[in-house]
Amino acid sequence: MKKKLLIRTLQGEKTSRVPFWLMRQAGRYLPEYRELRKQAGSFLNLCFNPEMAARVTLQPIERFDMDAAILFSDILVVPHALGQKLEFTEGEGPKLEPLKKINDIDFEAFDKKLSPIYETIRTVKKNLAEDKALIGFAGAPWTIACYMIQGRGDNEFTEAKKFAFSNTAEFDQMMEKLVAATSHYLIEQIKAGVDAVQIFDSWAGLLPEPYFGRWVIQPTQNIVKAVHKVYPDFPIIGFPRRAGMFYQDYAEQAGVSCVGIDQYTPLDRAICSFGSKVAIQGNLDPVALLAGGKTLEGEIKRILAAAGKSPFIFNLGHGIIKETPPAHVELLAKLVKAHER
Ligand code: 1CP
Repeated sequence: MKKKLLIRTLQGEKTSRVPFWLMRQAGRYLPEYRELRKQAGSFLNLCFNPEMAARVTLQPIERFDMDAAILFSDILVVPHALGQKLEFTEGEGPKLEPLKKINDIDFEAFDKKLSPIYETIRTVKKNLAEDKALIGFAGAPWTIACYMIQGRGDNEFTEAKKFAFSNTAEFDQMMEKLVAATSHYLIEQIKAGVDAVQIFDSWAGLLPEPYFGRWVIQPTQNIVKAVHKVYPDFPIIGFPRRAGMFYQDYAEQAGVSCVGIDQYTPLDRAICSFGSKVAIQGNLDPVALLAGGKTLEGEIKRILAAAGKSPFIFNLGHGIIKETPPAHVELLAKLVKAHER
């Protein structure tokens, strides 16, 4: 069997073609997703229905032939499995009930709640071509804590940050519990069959020095160590969004095999500063994909040229926007696949 292109890149190989997938590649910009989402009734029903979630996971691969599928689920199933009630309201996003103290984790109950997700992984693996990778994922402790404390989405997470800054010892304990839960969850996903995992730290950019090290790099490093204790060298992508000048520290210290960069980080400079230590993923502005046309073509070419021959995974700098025309994704797939290096 030929090794999967995405995995070869994550292992630092220079491949003749750049692999690609897109964050939020299964989702509302696809009519076939909207159809299944309607049938499921609610977003969480869809996440916890293995047969439907597996179909949604495979939808973008069937249409665009990406090099990887990403498990269809959400980062917030972890707080849910830890006992914090979660709801997704139409048009408004997630709502979590006010956080009580997180108790010691009952891993048996935790796995029972998440067992449909492990089942989705096994179902996808049976239906995914051998040359495609399946990516599992979890939210990073900092990002998960933001939602658990704030109770909903926000651009600044001031309440969550204020809690962390006013109760540092208690917050450190919360992070430790989230490290344990996340490590366990990722290991179970690997047992079920994923080929790589991504740790989404979507709100990493909200932390100044020295808290970026304490609540972004350290917890991630601890998760990577825990996973590698059971599965040495397992490929792990870290995505500390909007980490700015901290990207290099993260790449050097977190222990991940690949760092996802946002659209605000110049790819050529990222490659110079940490591209010899880890593979790099990302960089296309989701709005360029939404806009299409000459700007999209130009940006795809710029990124491929900047990537040169270094280990690089083509992706967005953040999730796909729901109004994106599928034809723009088709153009992206065509250009990335045709690019030889
Ligand atoms: O009604 C719907 O269809 C719900 C929309 C939706 C979808 C399609 C949500 C709600 N989550 C998802 C899927 C999802 N979420 C995936 C699936 C795999 C993929 O195709 O990529 C993944 C990996 C996520 C991860 C996720 N969820 C993140 C991290 C990445 C990021 O976008 O920053 C975050 C922050 C969430 C929380 C979340 N879930 C959903 C929404 C609308 C949000 C954001 C809430 C907010 O902050 O306002």
